[in-house]
Amino acid sequence: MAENRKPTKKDEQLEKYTVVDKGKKLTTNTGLKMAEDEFSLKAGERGPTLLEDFHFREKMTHFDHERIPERVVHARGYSAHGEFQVYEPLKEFTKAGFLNDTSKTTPVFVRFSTVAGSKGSSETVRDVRGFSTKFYTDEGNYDLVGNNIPVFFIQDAIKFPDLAHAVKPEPHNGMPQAASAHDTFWDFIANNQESAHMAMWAMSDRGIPRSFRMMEGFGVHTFRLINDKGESHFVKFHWKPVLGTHSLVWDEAQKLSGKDADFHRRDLWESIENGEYPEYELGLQIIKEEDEFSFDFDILDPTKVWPEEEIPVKIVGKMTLNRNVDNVFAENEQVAFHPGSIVPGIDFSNDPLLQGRLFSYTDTQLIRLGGPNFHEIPINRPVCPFHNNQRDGHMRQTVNRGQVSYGNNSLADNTPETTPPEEGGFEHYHERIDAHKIRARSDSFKDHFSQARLFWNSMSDPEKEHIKEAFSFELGKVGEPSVQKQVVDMFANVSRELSDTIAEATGTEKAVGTESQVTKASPALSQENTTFTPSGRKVGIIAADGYNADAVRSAAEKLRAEGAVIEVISAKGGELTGSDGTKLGVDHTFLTGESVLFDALLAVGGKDTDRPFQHDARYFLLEAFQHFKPIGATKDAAAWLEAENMNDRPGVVLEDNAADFPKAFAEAVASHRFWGRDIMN
Ligand code: HDE
Repeated sequence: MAENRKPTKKDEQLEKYTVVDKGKKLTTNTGLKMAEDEFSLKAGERGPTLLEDFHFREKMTHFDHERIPERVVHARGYSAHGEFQVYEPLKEFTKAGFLNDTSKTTPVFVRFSTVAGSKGSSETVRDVRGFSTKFYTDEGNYDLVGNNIPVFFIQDAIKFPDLAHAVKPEPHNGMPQAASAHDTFWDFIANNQESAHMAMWAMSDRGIPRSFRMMEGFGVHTFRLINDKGESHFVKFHWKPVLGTHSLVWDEAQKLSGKDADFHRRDLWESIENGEYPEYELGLQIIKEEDEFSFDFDILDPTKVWPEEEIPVKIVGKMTLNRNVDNVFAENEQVAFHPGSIVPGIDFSNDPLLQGRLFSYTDTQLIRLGGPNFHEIPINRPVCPFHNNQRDGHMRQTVNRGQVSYGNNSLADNTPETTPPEEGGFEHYHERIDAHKIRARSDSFKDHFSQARLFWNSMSDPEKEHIKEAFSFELGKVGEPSVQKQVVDMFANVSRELSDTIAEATGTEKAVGTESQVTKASPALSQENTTFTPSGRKVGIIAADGYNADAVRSAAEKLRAEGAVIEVISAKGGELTGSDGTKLGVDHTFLTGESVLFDALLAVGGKDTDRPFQHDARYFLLEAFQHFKPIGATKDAAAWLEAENMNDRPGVVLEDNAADFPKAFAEAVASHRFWGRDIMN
């Protein structure tokens, strides 16, 4: 934990359950000190092991039971602790305490995840990312269980098992792992056309984020905020990352999957360890109750965004992640989120996807965490008192003293007692419902292509290219021509340009349908309009003995001042000696590092680098060049760029051509990618 960090209420609670084993005596689980832990009890030195060996049996049995079922979706995830603070009281909209008291910091625990892959799968795959936040408020836990994409594939929770079955590895051969590029996923998309909008997002740069720190989060559904007069407003929740929303490029993402399957968790862990705390602002889009039907989409439909230009995002607070987990199993694996964990002042809408989720999350924890007492696991415990008449079950931790475990009772003065709403008791919003009981979809949910087209219209040219490439890749991996054809036909409704590209790439006949006539765009959807900063970017310096110490010092100082992280790459580990005799520690060798691990490269070289060094350096630089990344080169290394025809190209900064080289290179790093660069020649 950072030294200046004040423990939160949640930290203090967790501390009571935290155990440090270092320096302690080894005992059995019953507290018996053992004299031996390396040899099982045998009948003679060369004889069989005896059943009497309780220590062996206890140790082995515990090991045999160390695993629990992974999450059926979102299995691969990583978490951190932090704090949330609201900027201004939101009394007009909600009575939730943590959204009204500006002096209060609310402890939070956040888990980021991929959806499709197993617990051990790679993190940079193309997928939706989960973004779940547990607020430990004084009025109970509030869980905002969101994604990094603001819409969903389906409109009714009853289809969720179908969607998950379609995207998971195909059952007959167990392939592919953590990927949507296969027949069953695209067969599902084509035959459930409400998925069009979300498929566009998943195939866009949003599907391959650069970092958990550089991802938006969305509550997806419409919720309600309830104020102390009992008035309701519809709301959508947003997390806006302070570093902006940024992505990988596809070739880079695929290579990272092999070079560092832990790329995203490592990035999160390291940034918190280094005190560069990830920050996200909470935003609310609010619609008045009387405006429910004022839009050209149904606000209960989870396949629709509320365009930010029409319904602005009001920024209301900030979350800072400032402590890494102590134990990945105890915290990241055992945490149980649930969209139904709410506090007074927040309530549900009738979005049929949300309504179904309210059932699924408790149900899934019962099998995953093994019984009904998972709320007692330290990471799940509220920081406020909790009392009721629920008792017993597997692994019950609390010892509930007393005779009474029912209500109404007279023996305990009818306690635990309920709390009237005026005193903070939760009461469901009194929405009036007058309807037939029916299995159907509302007509207002049936426009599947207008917002998919809105998304397409909102993309910059490079973003459109990436979407076309992603569809071409994914459909190229589909083996069944009839599925390819259905997808080509489906996306002709969104864009002929997109559909024709997929047809071309897969050798499929072009579609005959007409595309959506929507001309509206929402600039807020394009990542080109996000924040760009060198902060949080990782710059690799390629250096050798005799490197130009002045050049390295001035570039590193400038970049560090702007929040970038500098790491040194060379042929061998250890230390390098610079032109002035100063030393520089090597963080990666050409063998252990990789071009894709960096956001930008600075080629510095050294004195008399040999051919193998130059070969490796040029390979690193060429790959960064092909991923559109900023590249800098001092005089000693400029020749490597010339040799690969990379000098004099956008985003390539040469010491010889720049009046203030550190400044010019830092500016290039702030731009992140140079899409205008022609990487073909
Ligand atoms: Fe989930 N989802 N989901 N989901 N979801 C789960 O709960 C489910 C949906 C989301 O880090 C499961 O504890 C249904 C939308 C996240 O621990 C399960 C439906 C959104 C996480 C489940 C949805 C999400 C989950 C599996 C259709 C974005 C990871 C393990 C109605 C708003 C939470 C678990 C974590 C996890 C069910 C759709 C986000 C099975 C039935 C929409 C971030 O209960």
